[in-house]
Amino acid sequence: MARHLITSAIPYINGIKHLGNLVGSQLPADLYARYLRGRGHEVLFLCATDEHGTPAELAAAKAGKPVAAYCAEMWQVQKDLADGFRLSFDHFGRSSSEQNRKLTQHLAVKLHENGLIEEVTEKQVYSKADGRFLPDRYIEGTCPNCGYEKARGDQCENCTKQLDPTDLIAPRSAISGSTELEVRETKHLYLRQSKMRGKLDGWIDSKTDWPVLTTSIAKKWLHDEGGLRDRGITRDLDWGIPVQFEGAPWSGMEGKVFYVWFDAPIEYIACGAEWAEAHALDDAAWERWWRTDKGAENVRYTQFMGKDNVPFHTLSFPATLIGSGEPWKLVDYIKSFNYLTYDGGQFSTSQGRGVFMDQALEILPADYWRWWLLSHAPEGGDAEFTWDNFQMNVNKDLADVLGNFVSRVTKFCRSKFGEAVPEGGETGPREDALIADLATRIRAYEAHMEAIDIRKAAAELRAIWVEGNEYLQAAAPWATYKESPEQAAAQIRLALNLVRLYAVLSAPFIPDTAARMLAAMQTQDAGWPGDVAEALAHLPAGHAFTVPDVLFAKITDDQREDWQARFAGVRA
Ligand code: B3M
Ligand code: ZN
Repeated sequence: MARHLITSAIPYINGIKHLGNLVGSQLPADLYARYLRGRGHEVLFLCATDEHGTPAELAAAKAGKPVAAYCAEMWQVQKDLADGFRLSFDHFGRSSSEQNRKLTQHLAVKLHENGLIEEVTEKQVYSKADGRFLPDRYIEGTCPNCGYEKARGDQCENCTKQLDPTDLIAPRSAISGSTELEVRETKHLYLRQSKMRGKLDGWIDSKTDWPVLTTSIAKKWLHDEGGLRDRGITRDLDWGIPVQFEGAPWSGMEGKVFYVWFDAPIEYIACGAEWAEAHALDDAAWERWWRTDKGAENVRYTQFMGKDNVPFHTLSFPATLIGSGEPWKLVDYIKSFNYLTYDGGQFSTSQGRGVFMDQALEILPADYWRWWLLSHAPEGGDAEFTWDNFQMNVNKDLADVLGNFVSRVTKFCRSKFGEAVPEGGETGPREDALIADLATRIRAYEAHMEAIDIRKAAAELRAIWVEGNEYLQAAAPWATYKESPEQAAAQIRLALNLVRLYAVLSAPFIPDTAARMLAAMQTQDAGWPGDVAEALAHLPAGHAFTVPDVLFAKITDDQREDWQARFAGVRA
């Protein structure tokens, strides 16, 4: 049994996430957490809302609410949706927590003590039309690196390069659109990341098992001209973690807060402290996950995120932790994702294009979405959501293959033997062959899950379901029954056990359905199968079961057309 710390990129507080966001971090993280728990490992799975910075300020202003109130409300909305999608966080925290304030300020002081903080008088963009400084996201313009015209002041989402607002070509205010911008002087704290370049380079080189997507992005910006520049970690905003506080080793920083990308990853750790508090545990409880001097040296830490978040997790955040000189747990493995596109275009939060988490749950249960999204995770490249493909996959994989298997087996048994596992008969070579095939496939499934190869794992799971159907087709207990009820009983006994086995194996992907399958089999035993023959002899003859209601309803053409039209436009 190992100990696994898992974090998902923490979603911005501003609004409800779309399915592209969901499959890019939280959902695959949940899959992995559920799998590892299923294997009996100790897991701490953390997520939170990312509440600071300009996105929160802008969204609150738009909603006409004070930022704190807006964040509290949206946290609850996001929490409820996470629950709706069955995201099994051990804690869903908030980057605005007291724990994060303390830890962020603490780490800044440590970095200062280690000579890694510099006070810089900076020229900053001031908008006369808006009457304020315009930090990062409040400015848009053309990326100096790739020429993308809608780059933001903090990062170009096209080429992932981190930017400073003054880098932008033809900048304009994101609030008013005004180009009447001028540069004024103001003092900021800079993190001297460049001093840590060698250390970070070596650390990334040691991660030989990381996905290419992760390391190529990290390396690109570690080595490109101007890569790993020192970064401003403070901003002129009201909302955020104050830079001037009691005991701070600097002065004159009133009215400034830490940059959201400085405190957001620190929330991963603070969230551990929030989790401990929520469960009335002491500090040792979370420190054994996060401090390598207090037990975390035995933890494997995996992070999940979209590719645009990779630079912050491979460079900036490790720079903070390494630079502190304290024994914080560093990430062991970063799983990053490309983008999910929507019906020939992009999902867009600003334009409300695509299906959002709340809408998805209004039209279908979570498992339908979980299955499609995970089995199409944008791992190797971008993936596209289309309604045709969604309908086809749900109907085929979930309804025709898995749902149909469970239905046929349980109904046939009820009609011929009653609602208990039938006794008598012997299994033969056909069953031995099935068991051997399943054993091979289950071991492959485990290997894919351990490697977090999500599409491959989904394909293997589907193949495992198909094995059951093919067995049923070939064994044909309904025909066997006429010649030899005993033999049919043995076949059905195996098939009923297969229902339980499928529930256990499928639970990370489709937890609600898996729970219904176990409930129908009237067992709580979700023990992971070691020996497959044993696992398929688990429910003994005489064990009572019930026939579950239809597990998955097929998506009709009418529904598909209806939804396609409903989500074609812009969200109101
Ligand atoms: N909130 C960006 C995002 O949701 C950001 C992630 C923070 S992870 C520490 O894509
Ligand atoms: Zn660019």
